[in-house]
Amino acid sequence: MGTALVYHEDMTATRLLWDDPECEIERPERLTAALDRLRQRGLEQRCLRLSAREASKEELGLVHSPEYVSLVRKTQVLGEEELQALSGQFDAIYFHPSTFHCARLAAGAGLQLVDAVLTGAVQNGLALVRPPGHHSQRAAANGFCVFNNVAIAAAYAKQKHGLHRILIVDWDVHHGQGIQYLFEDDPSVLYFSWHRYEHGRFWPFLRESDADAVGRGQGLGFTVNLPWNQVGMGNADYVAAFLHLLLPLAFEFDPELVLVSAGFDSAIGDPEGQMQATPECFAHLTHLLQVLAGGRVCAMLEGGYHLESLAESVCMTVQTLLGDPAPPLSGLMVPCQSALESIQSARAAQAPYWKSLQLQGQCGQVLGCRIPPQAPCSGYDSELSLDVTPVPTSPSTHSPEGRPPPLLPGGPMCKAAVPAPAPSSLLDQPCLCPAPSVRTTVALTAPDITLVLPPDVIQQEGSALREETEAWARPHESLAREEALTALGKLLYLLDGMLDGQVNSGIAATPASAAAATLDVAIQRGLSHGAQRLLCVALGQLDRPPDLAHDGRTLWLNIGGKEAAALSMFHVSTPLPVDSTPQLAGILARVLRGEAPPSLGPSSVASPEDVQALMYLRGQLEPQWKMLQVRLIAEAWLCPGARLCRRGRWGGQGK
Ligand code: X5A
Ligand code: ZN
Repeated sequence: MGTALVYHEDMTATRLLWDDPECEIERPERLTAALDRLRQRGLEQRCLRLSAREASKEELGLVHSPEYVSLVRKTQVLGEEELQALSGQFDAIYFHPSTFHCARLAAGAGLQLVDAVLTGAVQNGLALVRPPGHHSQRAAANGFCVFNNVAIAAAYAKQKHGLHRILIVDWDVHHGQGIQYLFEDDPSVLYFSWHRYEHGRFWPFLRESDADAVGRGQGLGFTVNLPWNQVGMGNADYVAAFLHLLLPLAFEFDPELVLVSAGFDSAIGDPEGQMQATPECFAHLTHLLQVLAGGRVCAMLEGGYHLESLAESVCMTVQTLLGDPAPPLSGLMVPCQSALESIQSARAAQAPYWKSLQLQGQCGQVLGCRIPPQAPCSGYDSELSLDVTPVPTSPSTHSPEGRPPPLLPGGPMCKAAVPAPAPSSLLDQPCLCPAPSVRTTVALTAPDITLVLPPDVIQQEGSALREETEAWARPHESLAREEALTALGKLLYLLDGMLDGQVNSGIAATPASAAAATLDVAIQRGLSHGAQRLLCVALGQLDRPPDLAHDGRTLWLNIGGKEAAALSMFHVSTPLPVDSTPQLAGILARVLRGEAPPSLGPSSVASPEDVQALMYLRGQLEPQWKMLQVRLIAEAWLCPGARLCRRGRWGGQGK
């Protein structure tokens, strides 16, 4: 559906005219560096280019007082000394004769982007703007911000487009207190901000930036602050914040539109933020937001003062908005203690207002862990994932009692605990993984599934060689039938295309009776063809479990399996309800192509049994999978609910 890029060259006009070390970092080159890099990468050319318009007086009046707007208007005719004097009345602000024009363009760019997305002209987009907006308040400029671009866009989306639920994600490294103040009591705008805080010792030094500021009146629970109390937060910390705090609330909120206060001073190398997240992290953050609001994501530039880091991060964001797959993240995926403390305190502060947090917080960790916590592995970044949806047929022959002892990996995939590389070296090696030329292919044999696919998907014609297919099939009785063999040939061909980098993703079908054996072959073929790590997700029950090598190279996840069990950290099943209709193939194909998944609608609450199953599994897996950790280890021993949990439905297995 397309990505808009809203820009106007005039926004490079405003600049600092006098000496001010605090403000000098907000310079015109920020925009030109970002735009040049987008062009260089061929990304700008793939976007719908929109020229920014000025926001009108009425539009600015959606969040600013008329007096303040006319004050800013008057700066157009002031001399340098008067500009400097007026600037001094605000915190971290400079005015320039072009400020009013630029700030109106910045706000107008956001409105154009919202119009483009909400009229369906594009799916999403980015507004590259100066000055930034998120610190600006009803009657005050602040922190380089003159008009509050994102807040104006939110108010406009409500007023002009009649929206009822807007999520604002502020990933700038500073607290967008301006946005917070403007929507503090408004339950139709959920404002999430993480920010460098250092227990209140970082600009703008506000008590109300802490996690316990959660909104007021009707807006209680609709302000979400995640204060970082240390510098150096990295990819794992940011992703953990999204997974454990923002996304549960966002799914429950079910926004109609996502606005991003996209500041990149939270990226590595930035002098303000002093954080460690690499540009690729912004691809992942963007991707995680694209599952919301039918993919309607409008990002607007805020901060970002390291030109190289800014340019790369902007490219990562736009590339992901365009639907390209996110590049792998560098570094160990282990959130630091301070990040976990912050996430935990924000979850605790929000818990009274959000069901999704209450469920997860019902019970502490389950004590007693069947999996010895010796594996040092914590990040599992699979290179290939297989997703199977078996049609439930024959009853399972797998006995829960006859489990093999958990085998733990020495781990070819276990990353050594290497110290994080220096910022410069990380930035010196931009991840240039070329996107495969084919996005998604479909290798289907069953005509009934073909019917539910989007009409324009590429149908794979090719098949692996007959002899090769037969050789792979030979050990498996269920693959002897012609139908299963034909399907296997197509799947092998698809797999090779993916592993050789020609195809990004695909769907293959196989007869239900051959599902488990086909999967065995697919796993072995994947691993022998050079995949280092493989993620296998099965929905519903297979007639038998896969034949896994237990060498830590395959992560097996069965959703809708028979019971909640972690046979090892690489072999997990959970009995969540799944309904696998033929429609699933169509939805899968669309999502694999990069389309937004349909919204889940107002939160459906999980059943107590499902919650308990997940809690149990989390307790089992948390020692090994560090990204699962949401609370501090010591807390488990204090949780009075923990013992009750062990006597629950899966209590007996927790030995
Ligand atoms: C938009 C933004 C930062 C202001 C810092 C003042 N403002 N020390 O990043
Ligand atoms: Zn900032």
